[in-house]
Amino acid sequence: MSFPKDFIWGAATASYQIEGAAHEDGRGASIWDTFSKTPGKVENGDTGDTACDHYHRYAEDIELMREIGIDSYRLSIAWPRLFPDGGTTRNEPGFAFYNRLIDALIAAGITPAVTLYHWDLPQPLEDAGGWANRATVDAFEHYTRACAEAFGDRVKLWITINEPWCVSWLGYMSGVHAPGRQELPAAIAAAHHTALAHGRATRVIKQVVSDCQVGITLNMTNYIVPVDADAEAIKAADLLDAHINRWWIDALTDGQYPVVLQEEYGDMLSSVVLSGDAEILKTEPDFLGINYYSDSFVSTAREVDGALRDGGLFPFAERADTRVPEHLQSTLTDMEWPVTPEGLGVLAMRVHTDWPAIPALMITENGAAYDDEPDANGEVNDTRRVAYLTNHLASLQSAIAQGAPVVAYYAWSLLDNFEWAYGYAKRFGMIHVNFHTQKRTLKRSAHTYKQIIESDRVPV
Ligand code: GCO
Repeated sequence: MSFPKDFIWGAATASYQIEGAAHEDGRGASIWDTFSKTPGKVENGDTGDTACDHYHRYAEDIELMREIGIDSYRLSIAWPRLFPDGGTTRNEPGFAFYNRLIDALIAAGITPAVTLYHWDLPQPLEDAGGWANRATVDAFEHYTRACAEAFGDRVKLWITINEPWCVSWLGYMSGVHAPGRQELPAAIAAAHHTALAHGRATRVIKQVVSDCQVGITLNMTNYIVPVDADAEAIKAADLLDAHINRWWIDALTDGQYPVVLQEEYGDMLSSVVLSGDAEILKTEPDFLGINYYSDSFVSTAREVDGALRDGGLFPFAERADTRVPEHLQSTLTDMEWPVTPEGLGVLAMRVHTDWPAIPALMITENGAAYDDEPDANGEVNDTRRVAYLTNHLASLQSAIAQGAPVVAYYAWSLLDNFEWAYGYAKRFGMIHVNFHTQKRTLKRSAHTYKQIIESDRVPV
């Protein structure tokens, strides 16, 4: 159960989820500041105003990273800290913060992996249409170039966009994420513009930063159908697979979207794809970031009327029964996601097989929400997360042994943090955060991860 000696062990977070300091040093408002302050959008009315106060406590958190022994830390940059209006007016204190953070990571011997966009779009850009507006791609390119110029001498690992599927479909179709819109044409436009943004940003980073690696991070899953599934269920699973898994990978490797979705979206897509876009979409990927949490299930297809196509629901999720099978109900995490560790290895092998042009894979997120709290001795005995971690890593190691080019694993997450529409109600961290006192406590899973990192082995 050993991993390659040069395997990269990391942990991941995101700016809006941990930084706090939402109104400090010139930071502008993001769509998540707006959304979280909109009554009813986030559990308990929680916001990222303080979060883990990482903006002020980053040195302490880096010390904890050192204690765990991670090689690399995946952070995201808050666009509104650098360009509060989303345009070209720089906020120098924002650049200074990330220079301090990056320098402190390097001084601690921890390699920074920087995500340029982890959902905190400057609000003025959303006021102009957000990701449904093609002009946002231009603004993202300008922001990317500024980051590459400012940090590219020390940052060599770049992720352009985190989970463009969530950006597009949770933000503009279901509305459960910022900016909370429910408009199918806007979601399709955002799905195209985020793919374009990745293509444009990849080229800018490569122009500015020597010897760097650039990729995108996608939330991916395996769609599992019963052995006796009928043709309609298999068709529904394929549609969901194209929708969640293939859209951005096909674009960045081939410049084309899945045909089944081109047909499904019709002129809602063709009206936003311009001549020359295919060449922008297609890149030479250095790696693909995969966020994997759990498998998905399609038991039977369901006929729905066309009304859903323009309503507030996914046009596809309603076309199939995607409930978790009975035999996995007992494994649900606090997010009600089933625990399916073998799926991580299966997915890594599938991506390697289906998209051989991708030279390397990084698991940029994998983890689980469990509500373990400190016991009377102040210890957090998160045994379920320890099992989740070790079983998923065992599955990943098996895929590597079969040839999957997985070079890194970033646990989600370093810290308990703001879990979007769930606020602070869901705890994904290896480090427990008391959000009243900001006290950090390494959970048992952090100690287990430390042992795994030291030995490059998963305890059996
Ligand atoms: C995501 C985001 C993270 C989440 C994590 C748990 O994948 O949705 O990248 O910000 O917090 O995945 O949902």
